[in-house]
Amino acid sequence: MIYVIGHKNPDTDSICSAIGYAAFKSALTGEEFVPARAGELNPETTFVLKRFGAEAPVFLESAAGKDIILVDHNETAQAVDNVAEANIREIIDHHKIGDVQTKDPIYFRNMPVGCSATIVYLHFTENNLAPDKTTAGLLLSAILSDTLAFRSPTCTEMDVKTADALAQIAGIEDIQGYAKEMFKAGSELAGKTPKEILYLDFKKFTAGDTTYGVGQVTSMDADELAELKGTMTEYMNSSFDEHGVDMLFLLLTDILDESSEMLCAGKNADETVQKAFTSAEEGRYYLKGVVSRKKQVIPALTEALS
Ligand SMILES: [Mn+2]
Repeated sequence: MIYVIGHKNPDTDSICSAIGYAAFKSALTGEEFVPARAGELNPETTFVLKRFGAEAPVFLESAAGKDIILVDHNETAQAVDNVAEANIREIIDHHKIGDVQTKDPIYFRNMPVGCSATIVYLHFTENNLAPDKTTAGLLLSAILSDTLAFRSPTCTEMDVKTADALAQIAGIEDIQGYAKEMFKAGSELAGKTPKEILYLDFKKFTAGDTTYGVGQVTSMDADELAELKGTMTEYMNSSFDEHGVDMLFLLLTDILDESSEMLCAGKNADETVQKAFTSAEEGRYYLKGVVSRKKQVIPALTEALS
């Protein structure tokens, strides 16, 4: 049995690409590929699975001794526990090349596209296969989620074309309308503690000797984001020592305005943001045009820290 698994704090791409790639591999080989997850589902993904009638992948607590395929990541810091003791069989990803190592040569397909699900669909078409209606709906959702419905600078023509093809299979006529519904379900922040909000979509990175964490909250509701600014700034400062990082960042991304407000905590965090983004003024880090953590924020922070 081979598990297909995305990163910790899984987002819609990590969950749906795991399901999609497991379905593809099973269809191709007739063998058993099991979609798995390395953490709890977020509200957006919960909505998506329900919308298309799919089951959540099984929770994998440890990868030790298991055969696994990684999707949507290739950094050990983001991977399921004990990934170093797993037998990694393949990697399907769209991020920068990280530090995952293997003993043997493996199939490693990394493409600079907006979403892992786009690469998953490519595997279907390259092999004259097609995803079923449910899988198509999940892969479409992943693309809309990762590309912020085609607004992110990470979005490529291939992502848009793939989404169109998947929408046809899934029977989604109004793609933007569906995206709006999905984002709305995903940004149900009411009743969440500041800690839960910080970790909704949170990743750790290392640059030189510095370890930093970057969370991101995306919303179509500017008022909701404005409210978060005060509570989250206070929480990040008061709880700073709990998080095990040198610096803590949180992006409050306004999808319609195509901008983000950057909150930060930790020694030198302010200086790092100002160095990374010339538009950042002391005390207010409103970043116009910045919506992608991967393409716009991580490279700028890494550069500023090096
Ligand atoms: Mn992704």
